[in-house]
Amino acid sequence: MKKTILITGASSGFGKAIAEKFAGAGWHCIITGRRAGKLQELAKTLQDQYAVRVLPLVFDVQNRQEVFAAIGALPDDWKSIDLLVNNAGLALGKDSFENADLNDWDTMIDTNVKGMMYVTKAVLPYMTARKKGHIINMGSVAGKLVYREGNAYCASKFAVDALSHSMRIDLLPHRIKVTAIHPGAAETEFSRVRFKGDEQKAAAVYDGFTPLYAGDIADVAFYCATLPENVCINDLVVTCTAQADGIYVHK
Ligand code: NDP
Ligand code: 8X3
Repeated sequence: MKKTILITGASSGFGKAIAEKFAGAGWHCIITGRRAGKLQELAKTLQDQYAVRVLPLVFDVQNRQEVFAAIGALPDDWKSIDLLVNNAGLALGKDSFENADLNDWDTMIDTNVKGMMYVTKAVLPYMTARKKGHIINMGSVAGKLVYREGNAYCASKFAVDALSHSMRIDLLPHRIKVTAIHPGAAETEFSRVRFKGDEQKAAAVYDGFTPLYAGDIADVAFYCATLPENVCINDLVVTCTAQADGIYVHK
């Protein structure tokens, strides 16, 4: 029987690549994000290319009402979610503590931490009812080691790390696997968003080395999701070969 995946932040980067990877392997996909046009486009491509069903859902993970309304209203034939990928997230700015913008901090915490918690809470009843499921949370090397001017972004990813561990413990009786994937630098829309459309600053992040690409993380997520029932990868730090951690990159 075909499986179903729900991916947040599927309109670009890791989330989009994960949708492509899983659809290619015959999984039905619920793809979510705020940009309806991008999701519609992806849904059409995946449905045309593969024999899978794709359901785009448009909501902002920061908005608790929107999250619960969208996920709570899933048609019955979409409720058997085998895998939730909590991927939606962002960094905004890279400024020292005294200069950082409070609105940027709010958005990062509301999206990366509270958004992930809302979506998980909304999806969990579908998994606990079946006594099975798998949750993959997108952390970061920034959630393992704090770097200069990383402040609220690093804190939000440390929270993803802590919440992943907490979920894993609490969900043991429900036989739900929880995996945290912590990527290093990957060329997606991430840096364009972080530097608020400054293409030069964004491109400079990946100068002088070969970073990860979205497809690399999709491959890792697929590996984690297709292991036998009795095997769960708890925590995985994945960097490109030129990177050792959130600070050291060989250029
Ligand atoms: P992208 O900017 O390419 O993708 C981010 C995705 O998140 C988009 O689909 C965006 O969709 C969605 N998103 C952002 N805010 C919201 C929101 N409020 N509500 C719903 N969806 C939202 O970046 P990446 O693919 O690189 O990032 C994906 C995850 O990976 C993030 O959690 C990021 O922190 C993490 N990460 C990224 C790394 C990197 O170097 N690229 C390294 C380590 C971790 P839309 O705009 O349509 O809402
Ligand atoms: C994204 C990677 O190093 O920019 O989480 O924090 S980094």
